[in-house]
Amino acid sequence: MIAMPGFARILVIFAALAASAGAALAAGPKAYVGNFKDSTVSVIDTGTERVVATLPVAAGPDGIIVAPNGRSVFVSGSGAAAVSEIDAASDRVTRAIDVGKGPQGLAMTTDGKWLLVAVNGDDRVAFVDTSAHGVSATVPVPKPHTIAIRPDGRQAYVASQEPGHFALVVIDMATRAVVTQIPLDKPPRDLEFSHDGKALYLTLAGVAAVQVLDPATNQWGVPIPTGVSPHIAQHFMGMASGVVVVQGPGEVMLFDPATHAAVRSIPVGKQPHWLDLSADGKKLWVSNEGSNDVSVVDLAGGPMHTVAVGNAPRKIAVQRTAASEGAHAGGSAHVAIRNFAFEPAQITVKAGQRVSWQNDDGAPHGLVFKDGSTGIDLLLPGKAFARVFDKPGVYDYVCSVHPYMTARVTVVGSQPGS
Ligand SMILES: [Cu+2]
Repeated sequence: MIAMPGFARILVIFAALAASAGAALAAGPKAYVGNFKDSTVSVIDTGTERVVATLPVAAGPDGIIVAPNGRSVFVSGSGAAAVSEIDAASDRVTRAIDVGKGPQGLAMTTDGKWLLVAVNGDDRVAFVDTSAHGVSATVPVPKPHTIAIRPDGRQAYVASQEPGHFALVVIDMATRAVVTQIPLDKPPRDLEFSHDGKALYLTLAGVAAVQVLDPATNQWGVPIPTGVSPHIAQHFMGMASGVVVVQGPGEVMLFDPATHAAVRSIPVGKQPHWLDLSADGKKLWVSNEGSNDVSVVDLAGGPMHTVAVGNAPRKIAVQRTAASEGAHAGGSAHVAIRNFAFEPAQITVKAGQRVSWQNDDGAPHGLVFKDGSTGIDLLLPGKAFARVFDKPGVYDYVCSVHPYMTARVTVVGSQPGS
């Protein structure tokens, strides 16, 4: 080391401390990417768009989910018999949960209590109690691949890839019994419920369209035509359009959820596999299995960024809230109302926390909570509204003036692990 006068050395140390404190404060919600061929997870700070950690996980990561409170991340090892649990505060793998052979798709209840695992090699769906970190129930389903839980929490739909008997298998979440099976003529790939639970989007191997099921009647609607090999299709809360990753042309296609017509297509990397919406609802994070990177798509039309990750990235999941936010009960969270949308459309807070809304638009808005709890009928431009959420739960709300403006507050327990 070069000799320095004492005061200069102190300045250097002080500058280093200030820089590290600045970095900690700037930390945004994180994205977790499963690199299938490396058996690692890349952790990306969505604020700086840099990889901040690379963690070894169970072999062949092929399912990933972030708990609603943002504190744990679960990764299924399809080449193993375990689900790796990552502590999102330290970004370390803290547990390997034994689930059976070849776990693939994962789904989680909105309260974070139950993790459902498609245990493909053992022909069953495992119910993992996340507070006990172990399997506490199991439902036989042949060759389960992916799972979607209805937003009301009553049923889970499982894509079964049993040769000759492709089907959607519907499980009642309370009784854990199979209630019905919907036969399919092609192998199912992914399935996702729209945020409002009114549509189930399903992709099939060899079909260049997204199938749309009405879960109220289990009847098929008009498919959404896409390019070759659509994979995950989703309609996120706070977005007017639905989105679908199309592997063949390497693009994300936006569609109109009402008419099922294409709105526009955005080129991404090679063989895109999965996507998630950023916590602020402004960017799509797309994993590209064929180009070993992640595309960060600015929905407002800004430049696309690319973040290099490991070998064959498949699943990607973004924290809904930064770990540093809402770290203690009694803090507050803020939602802006801007351009006829709630920003962010989804926030997670702790029980006892206060949430405030400010109308930054030139038009009046309002807040109506679906459970009938306290909102405000008319929030004039420039005005603010706030309330405290004491009880854990999921609080969906809409604008009283513009019912297409939908959003959600998720309240988690203030005790660790609750
Ligand atoms: Cu409004």
